[in-house]
Amino acid sequence: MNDPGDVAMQYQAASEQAAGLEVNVLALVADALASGLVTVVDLTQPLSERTPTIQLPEPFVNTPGFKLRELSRYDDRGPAWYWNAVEVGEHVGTHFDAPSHWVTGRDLDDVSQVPPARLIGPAAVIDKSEEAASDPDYLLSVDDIRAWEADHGPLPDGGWLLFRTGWDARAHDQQEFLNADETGPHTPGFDVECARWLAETAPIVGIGVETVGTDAGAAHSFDPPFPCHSFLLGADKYGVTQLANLAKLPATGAMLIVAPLKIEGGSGSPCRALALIAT
Ligand code: 23J
Ligand code: MN
Repeated sequence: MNDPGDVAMQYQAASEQAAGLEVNVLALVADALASGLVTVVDLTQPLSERTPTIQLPEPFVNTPGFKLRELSRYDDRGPAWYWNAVEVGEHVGTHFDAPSHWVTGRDLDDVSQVPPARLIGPAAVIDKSEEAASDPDYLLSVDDIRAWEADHGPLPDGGWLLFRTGWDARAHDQQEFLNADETGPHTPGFDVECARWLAETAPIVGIGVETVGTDAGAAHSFDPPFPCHSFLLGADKYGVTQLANLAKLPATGAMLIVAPLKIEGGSGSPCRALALIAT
Protein backbone atom coordinates (compact mmCIF):
# COMPACT_ATOMS: atom_id res chain seq x y z
CA MET A 1 0.00 0.00 0.00
CA ASN A 2 2.47 2.60 -1.21
CA ASP A 3 0.24 5.03 -3.06
CA PRO A 4 1.72 8.15 -4.65
CA GLY A 5 0.20 10.32 -1.90
CA ASP A 6 2.20 8.51 0.77
CA VAL A 7 5.38 8.73 -1.23
CA ALA A 8 4.83 12.43 -1.82
CA MET A 9 4.22 12.95 1.87
CA GLN A 10 7.33 11.03 2.86
CA TYR A 11 9.34 12.95 0.28
CA GLN A 12 8.02 16.21 1.69
CA ALA A 13 8.83 15.11 5.23
CA ALA A 14 12.33 14.11 4.19
CA SER A 15 12.96 17.39 2.42
CA GLU A 16 11.67 19.39 5.37
CA GLN A 17 13.99 17.44 7.61
CA ALA A 18 16.85 18.09 5.21
CA ALA A 19 16.02 21.78 5.33
CA GLY A 20 16.21 21.66 9.11
CA LEU A 21 12.49 22.35 9.47
CA GLU A 22 10.13 20.72 11.88
CA VAL A 23 8.77 17.30 10.87
CA ASN A 24 5.43 16.16 12.27
CA VAL A 25 6.32 12.61 13.23
CA LEU A 26 2.76 11.82 14.33
CA ALA A 27 1.43 12.89 10.94
CA LEU A 28 3.73 10.24 9.45
CA VAL A 29 2.40 7.67 11.94
CA ALA A 30 -1.20 8.63 11.13
CA ASP A 31 -0.46 8.24 7.42
CA ALA A 32 1.27 4.91 8.00
CA LEU A 33 -1.77 3.64 9.96
CA ALA A 34 -4.22 4.90 7.33
CA SER A 35 -2.26 3.32 4.50
CA GLY A 36 -1.61 0.02 6.30
CA LEU A 37 2.16 0.46 6.51
CA VAL A 38 1.65 0.24 10.28
CA THR A 39 -0.94 -2.12 11.76
CA VAL A 40 -2.29 -2.69 15.26
CA VAL A 41 -2.03 -6.11 16.91
CA ASP A 42 -4.33 -6.72 19.88
CA LEU A 43 -2.29 -8.53 22.55
CA THR A 44 -5.28 -8.73 24.93
CA GLN A 45 -7.12 -11.91 25.97
CA PRO A 46 -10.93 -11.59 26.17
CA LEU A 47 -12.43 -11.05 29.63
CA SER A 48 -15.33 -13.30 30.61
CA GLU A 49 -16.43 -15.61 33.40
CA ARG A 50 -14.22 -18.23 31.75
CA THR A 51 -11.05 -16.13 31.95
CA PRO A 52 -8.53 -18.22 33.92
CA THR A 53 -7.31 -16.90 37.29
CA ILE A 54 -4.26 -17.74 39.38
CA GLN A 55 -4.98 -20.31 42.13
CA LEU A 56 -2.98 -19.78 45.31
CA PRO A 57 -2.80 -22.61 47.88
CA GLU A 58 -4.26 -22.44 51.42
CA PRO A 59 -4.14 -20.31 53.51
CA PHE A 60 -3.85 -17.48 50.97
CA VAL A 61 -6.84 -15.53 49.71
CA ASN A 62 -7.64 -15.97 46.02
CA THR A 63 -8.87 -13.38 43.57
CA PRO A 64 -12.41 -13.25 42.22
CA GLY A 65 -12.59 -13.72 38.48
CA PHE A 66 -14.48 -11.56 36.02
CA LYS A 67 -18.25 -11.12 36.28
CA LEU A 68 -20.80 -8.95 34.51
CA ARG A 69 -23.94 -7.85 36.34
CA GLU A 70 -26.59 -6.51 34.02
CA LEU A 71 -28.12 -3.19 35.04
CA SER A 72 -30.59 -2.78 32.20
CA ARG A 73 -30.99 -3.97 28.61
CA TYR A 74 -33.54 -1.83 26.78
CA ASP A 75 -36.11 -2.87 29.39
CA ASP A 76 -38.09 -1.39 32.27
CA ARG A 77 -34.81 -0.86 34.18
CA GLY A 78 -33.65 1.42 31.37
CA PRO A 79 -35.73 1.41 28.20
CA ALA A 80 -33.23 2.86 25.71
CA TRP A 81 -29.94 1.63 27.11
CA TYR A 82 -27.85 -1.46 27.89
CA TRP A 83 -25.17 -1.41 30.57
CA ASN A 84 -23.46 -3.60 33.13
CA ALA A 85 -21.50 -3.39 36.33
CA VAL A 86 -18.31 -5.44 36.39
CA GLU A 87 -16.65 -7.34 39.20
CA VAL A 88 -13.05 -8.27 38.62
CA GLY A 89 -9.85 -8.74 40.62
CA GLU A 90 -7.02 -6.39 39.75
CA HIS A 91 -4.92 -9.38 38.65
CA VAL A 92 -7.36 -11.09 36.26
CA GLY A 93 -6.85 -11.74 32.56
CA THR A 94 -4.45 -9.62 30.56
CA HIS A 95 -3.30 -7.32 33.36
CA PHE A 96 -0.64 -4.96 34.63
CA ASP A 97 1.40 -5.46 37.83
CA ALA A 98 2.35 -2.13 39.44
CA PRO A 99 5.39 -1.93 41.75
CA SER A 100 3.19 -1.68 44.88
CA HIS A 101 1.74 -5.16 44.12
CA TRP A 102 4.76 -6.76 45.81
CA VAL A 103 6.16 -6.14 49.28
CA THR A 104 9.53 -5.25 47.70
CA GLY A 105 7.79 -2.35 45.93
CA ARG A 106 5.45 -1.34 48.74
CA ASP A 107 6.78 2.25 48.82
CA LEU A 108 6.84 2.59 45.03
CA ASP A 109 4.10 3.53 42.55
CA ASP A 110 0.57 2.20 42.67
CA VAL A 111 -1.08 1.66 39.31
CA SER A 112 -2.47 5.22 39.13
CA GLN A 113 0.99 6.68 39.72
CA VAL A 114 2.86 4.86 36.95
CA PRO A 115 4.25 7.50 34.55
CA PRO A 116 2.27 7.13 31.32
CA ALA A 117 5.40 7.48 29.19
CA ARG A 118 6.53 4.15 30.64
CA LEU A 119 3.36 2.47 29.32
CA ILE A 120 4.52 2.90 25.72
CA GLY A 121 7.83 1.55 24.47
CA PRO A 122 9.68 -0.68 22.02
CA ALA A 123 9.21 -4.43 22.45
CA ALA A 124 11.77 -7.21 22.19
CA VAL A 125 10.18 -10.63 21.64
CA ILE A 126 11.97 -13.80 22.69
CA ASP A 127 10.36 -16.98 21.37
CA LYS A 128 10.83 -20.17 23.39
CA SER A 129 7.55 -21.80 22.35
CA GLU A 130 9.29 -24.96 21.07
CA GLU A 131 11.22 -25.34 24.31
CA ALA A 132 8.08 -24.71 26.42
CA ALA A 133 6.12 -27.27 24.35
CA SER A 134 8.51 -30.03 25.40
CA ASP A 135 9.24 -28.62 28.88
CA PRO A 136 6.35 -26.74 30.53
CA ASP A 137 8.73 -25.68 33.33
CA TYR A 138 11.13 -24.04 30.87
CA LEU A 139 12.96 -21.10 32.46
CA LEU A 140 14.48 -18.28 30.45
CA SER A 141 18.11 -17.56 31.41
CA VAL A 142 20.48 -14.62 31.00
CA ASP A 143 22.37 -16.82 28.48
CA ASP A 144 19.15 -17.08 26.41
CA ILE A 145 18.87 -13.29 26.39
CA ARG A 146 22.56 -12.86 25.52
CA ALA A 147 22.09 -15.28 22.59
CA TRP A 148 19.02 -13.29 21.46
CA GLU A 149 21.01 -10.05 21.73
CA ALA A 150 23.78 -11.52 19.56
CA ASP A 151 21.18 -11.90 16.79
CA HIS A 152 19.01 -8.84 17.37
CA GLY A 153 21.01 -6.25 19.29
CA PRO A 154 20.63 -5.06 22.89
CA LEU A 155 17.31 -5.05 24.73
CA PRO A 156 15.57 -1.70 24.13
CA ASP A 157 16.18 1.16 26.55
CA GLY A 158 12.84 2.05 28.19
CA GLY A 159 11.24 -0.88 26.40
CA TRP A 160 9.70 -4.22 27.16
CA LEU A 161 10.83 -7.84 26.99
CA LEU A 162 7.95 -10.02 25.78
CA PHE A 163 8.34 -13.76 26.40
CA ARG A 164 6.62 -15.94 23.81
CA THR A 165 5.98 -19.48 25.02
CA GLY A 166 2.90 -20.63 23.09
CA TRP A 167 0.95 -20.58 26.35
CA ASP A 168 -1.66 -18.26 24.82
CA ALA A 169 -3.12 -21.28 22.99
CA ARG A 170 -4.21 -22.64 26.40
CA ALA A 171 -5.88 -19.46 27.67
CA HIS A 172 -9.42 -20.65 26.88
CA ASP A 173 -9.20 -23.37 29.54
CA GLN A 174 -8.30 -22.86 33.21
CA GLN A 175 -6.85 -26.39 33.64
CA GLU A 176 -4.75 -26.32 30.50
CA PHE A 177 -3.59 -22.79 31.29
CA LEU A 178 -2.53 -23.45 34.90
CA ASN A 179 -1.25 -26.96 34.07
CA ALA A 180 -1.21 -28.03 37.73
CA ASP A 181 -0.55 -31.47 39.20
CA GLU A 182 -0.02 -32.60 42.80
CA THR A 183 3.27 -30.66 42.91
CA GLY A 184 1.64 -27.41 41.77
CA PRO A 185 1.42 -25.48 38.51
CA HIS A 186 3.85 -26.08 35.63
CA THR A 187 4.19 -23.10 33.33
CA PRO A 188 7.25 -21.43 31.80
CA GLY A 189 8.96 -18.36 33.23
CA PHE A 190 12.31 -16.84 34.14
CA ASP A 191 15.05 -18.29 36.31
CA VAL A 192 16.11 -16.43 39.46
CA GLU A 193 19.30 -14.93 38.00
CA CYS A 194 17.46 -13.82 34.86
CA ALA A 195 14.79 -12.09 36.96
CA ARG A 196 17.50 -10.35 38.99
CA TRP A 197 19.37 -9.31 35.84
CA LEU A 198 16.23 -7.97 34.14
CA ALA A 199 15.45 -5.93 37.26
CA GLU A 200 18.91 -4.62 38.08
CA THR A 201 20.89 -4.54 34.82
CA ALA A 202 18.69 -4.65 31.74
CA PRO A 203 17.49 -1.26 30.36
CA ILE A 204 13.86 -2.41 30.05
CA VAL A 205 10.92 -1.06 32.11
CA GLY A 206 8.97 -4.29 32.17
CA ILE A 207 8.31 -7.84 31.04
CA GLY A 208 5.28 -9.32 29.36
CA VAL A 209 4.26 -12.99 29.36
CA GLU A 210 1.53 -15.27 27.99
CA THR A 211 1.05 -17.14 31.28
CA VAL A 212 -1.20 -16.36 34.29
CA GLY A 213 1.57 -14.40 36.05
CA THR A 214 5.05 -13.15 35.25
CA ASP A 215 6.60 -15.88 37.40
CA ALA A 216 6.95 -19.52 36.41
CA GLY A 217 4.37 -21.97 37.78
CA ALA A 218 7.02 -23.51 40.04
CA ALA A 219 8.31 -20.13 41.29
CA HIS A 220 6.57 -20.53 44.67
CA SER A 221 9.56 -22.70 45.66
CA PHE A 222 12.34 -20.59 44.10
CA ASP A 223 14.76 -18.59 46.27
CA PRO A 224 13.45 -15.94 46.56
CA PRO A 225 9.88 -17.06 45.86
CA PHE A 226 8.31 -15.37 42.81
CA PRO A 227 11.60 -13.72 41.74
CA CYS A 228 10.07 -11.72 38.86
CA HIS A 229 7.56 -10.13 41.20
CA SER A 230 10.17 -9.67 43.90
CA PHE A 231 13.02 -8.22 41.81
CA LEU A 232 11.24 -6.37 39.01
CA LEU A 233 8.49 -4.71 41.05
CA GLY A 234 11.08 -3.93 43.74
CA ALA A 235 13.16 -2.19 41.06
CA ASP A 236 10.22 0.04 40.01
CA LYS A 237 9.60 -2.07 36.91
CA TYR A 238 6.36 -3.66 35.67
CA GLY A 239 4.76 -6.90 34.60
CA VAL A 240 2.07 -7.62 32.03
CA THR A 241 0.47 -11.05 31.86
CA GLN A 242 -1.79 -13.28 29.76
CA LEU A 243 -0.76 -11.69 26.48
CA ALA A 244 -2.15 -12.98 23.18
CA ASN A 245 -0.84 -12.82 19.62
CA LEU A 246 2.86 -12.45 20.43
CA ALA A 247 3.44 -14.78 17.44
CA LYS A 248 2.36 -11.88 15.22
CA LEU A 249 5.17 -9.63 16.43
CA PRO A 250 8.67 -9.32 14.99
CA ALA A 251 11.62 -9.99 17.32
CA THR A 252 12.36 -6.26 17.30
CA GLY A 253 10.63 -3.14 15.99
CA ALA A 254 7.15 -3.42 17.53
CA MET A 255 5.85 -0.62 19.76
CA LEU A 256 3.95 -1.79 22.85
CA ILE A 257 1.10 0.23 24.37
CA VAL A 258 -0.27 -0.93 27.74
CA ALA A 259 -3.31 0.77 29.27
CA PRO A 260 -4.21 -0.25 32.84
CA LEU A 261 -7.09 1.51 34.62
CA LYS A 262 -6.01 4.47 36.76
CA ILE A 263 -7.19 2.90 40.03
CA GLU A 264 -6.09 5.15 42.91
CA GLY A 265 -4.11 3.00 45.32
CA GLY A 266 -4.50 -0.01 43.05
CA SER A 267 -1.84 -2.73 42.81
CA GLY A 268 -2.54 -3.44 39.16
CA SER A 269 -5.38 -3.60 36.70
CA PRO A 270 -6.80 -5.53 33.81
CA CYS A 271 -5.45 -3.71 30.78
CA ARG A 272 -5.64 -3.41 27.05
CA ALA A 273 -2.30 -4.29 25.50
CA LEU A 274 -1.68 -3.28 21.89
CA ALA A 275 1.31 -3.38 19.58
CA LEU A 276 2.05 -1.26 16.54
CA ILE A 277 4.00 -3.13 13.87
CA ALA A 278 5.42 -2.06 10.54
CA THR A 279 4.15 -4.29 7.76
C1 23J B 1 -0.66 -12.76 44.05
C2 23J B 1 0.21 -13.63 44.67
C3 23J B 1 1.15 -14.31 43.95
C4 23J B 1 1.23 -14.09 42.59
C5 23J B 1 0.37 -13.20 41.93
C6 23J B 1 -0.57 -12.56 42.68
C7 23J B 1 0.48 -12.96 40.48
O1 23J B 1 1.05 -13.70 39.74
C8 23J B 1 -0.05 -11.72 39.88
O2 23J B 1 -1.04 -11.75 39.15
O3 23J B 1 0.55 -10.69 40.12
S1 23J B 1 2.46 -14.95 41.69
MN1 MN C 1 -0.56 -9.64 38.61
